[in-house]
Amino acid sequence: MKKRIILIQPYPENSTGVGRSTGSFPPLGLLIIDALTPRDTWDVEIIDESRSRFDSDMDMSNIFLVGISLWTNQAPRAYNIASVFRRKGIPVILGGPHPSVMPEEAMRYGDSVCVGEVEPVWATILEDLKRDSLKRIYEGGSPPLDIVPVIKHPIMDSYRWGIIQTARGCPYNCSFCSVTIINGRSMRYRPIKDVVEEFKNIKQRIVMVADDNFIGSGRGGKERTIELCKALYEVRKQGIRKYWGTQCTQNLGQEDEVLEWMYKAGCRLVLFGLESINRKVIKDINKGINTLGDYAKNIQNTQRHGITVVGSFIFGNDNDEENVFEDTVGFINEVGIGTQNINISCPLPGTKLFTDMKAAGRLRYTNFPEDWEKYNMRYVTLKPKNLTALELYEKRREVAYKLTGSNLFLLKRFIRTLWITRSPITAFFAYLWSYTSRDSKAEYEYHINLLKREMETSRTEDINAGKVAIAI
Ligand code: B12
Ligand code: SF4
Repeated sequence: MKKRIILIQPYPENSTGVGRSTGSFPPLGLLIIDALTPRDTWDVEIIDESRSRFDSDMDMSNIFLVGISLWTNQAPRAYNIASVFRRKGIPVILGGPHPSVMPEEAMRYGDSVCVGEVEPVWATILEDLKRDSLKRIYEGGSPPLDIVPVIKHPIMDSYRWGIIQTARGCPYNCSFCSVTIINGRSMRYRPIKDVVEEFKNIKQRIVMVADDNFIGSGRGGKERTIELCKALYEVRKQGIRKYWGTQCTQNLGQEDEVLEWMYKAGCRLVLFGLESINRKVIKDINKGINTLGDYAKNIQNTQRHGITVVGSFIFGNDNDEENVFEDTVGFINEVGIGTQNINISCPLPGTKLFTDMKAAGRLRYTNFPEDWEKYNMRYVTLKPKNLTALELYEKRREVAYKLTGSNLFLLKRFIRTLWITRSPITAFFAYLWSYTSRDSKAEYEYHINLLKREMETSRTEDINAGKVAIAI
């Protein structure tokens, strides 16, 4: 009988609706581990909690290893699951973005921790496991991507949308972002032939290209993007017609040739991390790449090439001006951005923002690991500078509501995007994004009640301590 390995992607116990779409995409990290595992000795089972919850009464016979992949907001749930297996003497290895930045914490909850990318170390982990000598820590680092396996797994087909990654890393170093800490500051690209092969393995017609910056940087990045898109265009000509979306820095809007090839290759949506319309904020968060050219022109040019833009914004920055909320809505409407992401500034562990906020005593939730669940860009996890946490939450909610709340408004935006891009698929993508990103009433009520309770507690504590009530 083959030895069982269980791979788990946990889902937060109380996500309040954030990341609802997670269950629509296959868990890439786990599929990679599966593909790296030799089948002569091992049987691999994948449990993706965004689809069905882990059952602690499951058959645990013959399990030799449990691998759990976790992001920060999944940490409490991951640690709970790990404890179920460890109580039964089954070793657990933790990996993914959170253990990569918080290895000491993760080592308290797992027998072993993988820091960085798994490809260079998985074979060693399995050998050590066979000898019953798992190490406490494995350093995968940021290897060249020709060792990333080409994925083909029946489970991939059962998800609503496809997913693929063509590159890792990002040369920029924005103060709030954990990508560079996890995947390094130099761009690494997968060989184009591997990307093409894996792209062909995807059965879904709609695919997310899960790169953090699809166009990379500089001339090299531009040339590679064009070469990759030409290869994907050839795939389209073979009748495999997929539509895809990805993330890029906004300077893509200056690159007509790249945009032409991206469209031809099937790209219909790009997310631009615009973050703020205020240059002071951009400087403060160290996102110099956002000063290249003009937002409005770059967005409009991208959309003219038939690719809709998701403008991703962050509220709660120290340099946000009083009318940032109305101004952002005005900007989105005036420029005709297809759709948007509206986040609350979130100090993810390992980032400069986290270090700064911690040093300034401005983290609102510090009971770790339980409180990691709140670090999902929807809770107000930092003490805002110029307004209360409740005000920030309410104002963000108002913005989101103005932009997605009314069906008539969404219809008008659909028509406008159709007019600008001349592509029904593109306009549909933008519409779908707006529609599925709507906040739920339950989520709103949960947050408002929580924030009001916290304010009340803080006031009572201050009164008891004889202090003047302070804004939290
Ligand atoms: C696609 C994506 C999504 C999709 C998820 C689709 C899906 N089902 O996977 C969507 C849009 C739904 C999403 C949502 C969110 N996301 Co997201 N997302 C990504 C993105 C761009 C790619 C993920 C991916 O597939 N990577 C490719 C795989 C191969 O990489 P990997 O998982 O890191 O795995 C490697 C290693 O970590 C390691 N490894 C991983 N697992 C394991 C396990 C073991 C046992 C071992 C040994 C090794 C190991 O080996 C792997 C191969 O090298 C990443 C950025 C990034 N570059 O990873 C952000 C990222 C993961 N997301 C992030 C965040 C913050 C979120 C949200 C909270 C944002 C929000 N408010 O919407 C939500 C949370 C959703 C939830 N489930 O709770 C952060 C997490 C940071 C952190 N410290 O945890 C990231 C890193 C981006 C960032 N800004 O920093 N996301
Ligand atoms: S450009 Fe994007 S991926 Fe790169 S560091 Fe900044 S926010 Fe992160």
